Amino acid sequence: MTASVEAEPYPFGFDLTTTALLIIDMQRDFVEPGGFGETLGNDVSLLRRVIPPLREVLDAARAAGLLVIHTREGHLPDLSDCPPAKLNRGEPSLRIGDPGPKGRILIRGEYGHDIIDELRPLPDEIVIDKPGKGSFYATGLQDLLETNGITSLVVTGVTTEVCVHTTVREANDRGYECLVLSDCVGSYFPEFQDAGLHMISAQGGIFGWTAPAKHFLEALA
Ligand code: TIU
Repeated sequence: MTASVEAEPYPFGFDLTTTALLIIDMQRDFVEPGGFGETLGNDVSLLRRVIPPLREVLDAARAAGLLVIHTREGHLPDLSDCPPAKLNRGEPSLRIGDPGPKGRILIRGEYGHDIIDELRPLPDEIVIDKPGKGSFYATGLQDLLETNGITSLVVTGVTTEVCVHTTVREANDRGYECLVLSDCVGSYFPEFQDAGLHMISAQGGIFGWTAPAKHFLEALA
């Protein structure tokens, strides 16, 4: 079944059988206090506003039979996949791998690294663990999309100008058509949220399309 979403800069057409919902890094480490996002000096409450619309989108995508892919940013317990440039960057209150209130910061297998309860993956849904900001670097995402015949991505998650942007830019170069749901992506910086969304849809959709969740839900209905 084909459908069309009212979007910027023009309607986004997609086929349900070749489209996946990508949910980026909705982990406790980014959206709850005591995690990686807070150690970087951020107010994590700003990200929590994406949870209700994203939950609706996830429910609708599941009901429509869309492939659902979740990602998690994080590192192996021995940090062998964390470059020193990332580990030593800045002056965080806790570094990656340090013990925090939700376990070791941004380490796979820790409570803080996992996806929030509200968006918990179903047992048969794909979870991609990634060491970087982009979802393609050092992951099997490209193979997975090819195996499943996916050509379009509906992109959600956090944060807009970091992991969402890196992923969308790479996906665009790899030939995927990306619709970013504007109220289902979040930034710690309101000004980056607006600019980040505009950067995607400007110049005739230089990286892809943007639309509020409501328009995507209408297209699925
Ligand atoms: N710091 C920040 O805004 N984001 C990240 O470090 N990772 C993701 O965006 N997931």
